[in-house]
Amino acid sequence: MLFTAVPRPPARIIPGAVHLPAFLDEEEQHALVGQARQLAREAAGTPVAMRRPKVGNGQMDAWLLSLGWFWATNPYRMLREVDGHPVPAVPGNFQGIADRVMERAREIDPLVGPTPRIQTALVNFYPPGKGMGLHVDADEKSGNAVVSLSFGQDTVFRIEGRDTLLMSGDAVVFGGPARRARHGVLGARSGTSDLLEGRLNITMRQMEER
Ligand SMILES: O=C(O)CCC(=O)C(=O)O
Repeated sequence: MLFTAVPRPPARIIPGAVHLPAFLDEEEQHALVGQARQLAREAAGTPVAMRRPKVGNGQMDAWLLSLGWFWATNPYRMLREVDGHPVPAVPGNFQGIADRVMERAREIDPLVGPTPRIQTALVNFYPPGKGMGLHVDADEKSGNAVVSLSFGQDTVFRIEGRDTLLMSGDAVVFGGPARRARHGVLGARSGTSDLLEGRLNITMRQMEER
């Protein structure tokens, strides 16, 4: 909101990583936030509920809801069910969104590679001021791109030392040579969104090699 007057053209961040500002219009942002809330409500109180995963001796600041496959930590592994409870399915509309994002991203940098088959997704919620430390997404066998959508408060996305301001409705893709790049987000910036108190992120991925 703070920077809406500043032009934000689509850009290649590093080879294989593309930023698509304002990819989702307000109507689609509202619909997807509503859908994420509904998914979190349905999983609440079960072993696959949205949670702040423990990592090593600490705990993440972000709340994560796993779809399709459950991202388990200590040790890292991907599960189809937790304590006999099936992981909520990836909603049917996610593939269509990923198709659109990837088509546009390839126009900016063909190195993003082929469109992933969306077999798993993470819904990440960040309370104001909270982010996610630098890490590599290495738990999927597939080398196809990660498609990432932002909602609510602004943040800074950092990948291989390059910083990009992310606002509600923005999409980011990292594939090809950037697929295993170190990335993370700084704290969600209070006062930058009317849509959400905090920030929501949906990342969509392919699990299997082919
Ligand atoms: O919130 C974001 O934009 C990044 C999320 C992320 O890095 C991840 O889920 O691996």
